[in-house]
Amino acid sequence: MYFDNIPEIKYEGPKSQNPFAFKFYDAEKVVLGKKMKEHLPFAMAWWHNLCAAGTDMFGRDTMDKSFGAEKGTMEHAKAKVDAGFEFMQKLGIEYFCFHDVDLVPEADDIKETNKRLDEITDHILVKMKETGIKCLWGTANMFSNPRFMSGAGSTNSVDVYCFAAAQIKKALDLTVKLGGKGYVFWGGREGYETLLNTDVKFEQDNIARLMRMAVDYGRSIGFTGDFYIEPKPKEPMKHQYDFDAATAIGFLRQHGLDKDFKMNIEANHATLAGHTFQHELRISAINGMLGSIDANQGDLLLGWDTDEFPFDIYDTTMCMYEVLKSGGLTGGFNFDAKNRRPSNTYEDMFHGFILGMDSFALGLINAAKIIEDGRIDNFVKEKYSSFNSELGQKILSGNTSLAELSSYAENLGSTNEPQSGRQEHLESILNAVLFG
Ligand code: XLS
Ligand code: CA
Ligand code: CA
Repeated sequence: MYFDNIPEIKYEGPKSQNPFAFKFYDAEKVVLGKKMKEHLPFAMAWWHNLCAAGTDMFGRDTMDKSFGAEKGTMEHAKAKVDAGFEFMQKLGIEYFCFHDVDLVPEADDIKETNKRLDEITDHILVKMKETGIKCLWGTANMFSNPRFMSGAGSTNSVDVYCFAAAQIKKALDLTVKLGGKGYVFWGGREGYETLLNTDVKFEQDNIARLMRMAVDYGRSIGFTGDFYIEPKPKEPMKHQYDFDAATAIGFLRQHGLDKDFKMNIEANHATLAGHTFQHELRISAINGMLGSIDANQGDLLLGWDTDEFPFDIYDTTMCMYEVLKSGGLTGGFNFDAKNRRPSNTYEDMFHGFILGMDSFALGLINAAKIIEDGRIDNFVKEKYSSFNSELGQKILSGNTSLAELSSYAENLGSTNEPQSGRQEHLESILNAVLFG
């Protein structure tokens, strides 16, 4: 037992002052016909929760993530598994996400790394059977090892490209072995620093070829889930190819990959791209590609990826509004989030998840209220109602021409102004629904 002093986290309601209780997340509570835990399949990110220990560019670890074992050993890898499952069980988290190198120390020889991965996933499988906890998605870390300094799929080196292929192949094997629902591509080094040394077309085509091979291999070994692109505009690269959802969707369509892929939208990446979280979700949803969510938040005063636990209730509310309206996720809500460097105890790990789970639960409750209230949805419907006319219908069905529309306009005489957008009114409805 690693977290002996921490009880199982239960729902006690908003008035509770118990730091180890949920204030809003009530797993069994039914919201719009579904249990909270079904609306919100939460996942733990192996890397932040079990590996990251507070190191930043200016200082070393502040947190003890040794879990009683020597770091860099297989004993430590196993201790992380045991601690991770105990942690998830105490919180009622039903899924986890992993990179290959989160699970074991990477060896110099990929064959040795793969042996270690086989061993650790055997152990993980035992824990999964014991607890009923499942794998949401797996991925290959193709950005930390120095060999990927100029990209993985976008590298200029055939050898490096093959190392990337090998890692993807193994990560897919592991994802299938663990019954993962999805497989993520986050293109950490797939981009460029300067066009003076970069052939963008060559690099993008090669990334697509690697993804195609991944789909073919995945399907051949029985992977039936979704592949995801996780867009991010920058960091570590100055410019990353999967800039945002619209860019990634265009790329997938261009290369015929859109049937196998969806988006994994991270809140912090959305704001780095100059969008709202809600925007990225909407763009994915209207393209039928809203798959999964990396549930965190950034700091708008900072220009980097801070991966904070979600706290902003407007944001979680508008996120859940998009998710509910799109019919729910096929993936889940992965807390790709880490404690702040001075929040350095085991207790803080729990506080992070309690905050995140409560923020999304509250977001869900609020979003359901907005939908039940109906005023906002009705306003939007009404706003476009002039297209219900006969001519409007002809436009929508593509059965008209510029000439026909032009002669209609000529007969109108003066310009017909569209009605008010009523933004401020809608914002105050939102506040009334949320806080009234
Ligand atoms: C980094 C990304 C990464 C992906 C998985 O910014 O969020 O952690 O989620 O590779
Ligand atoms: Ca992420
Ligand atoms: Ca991030």
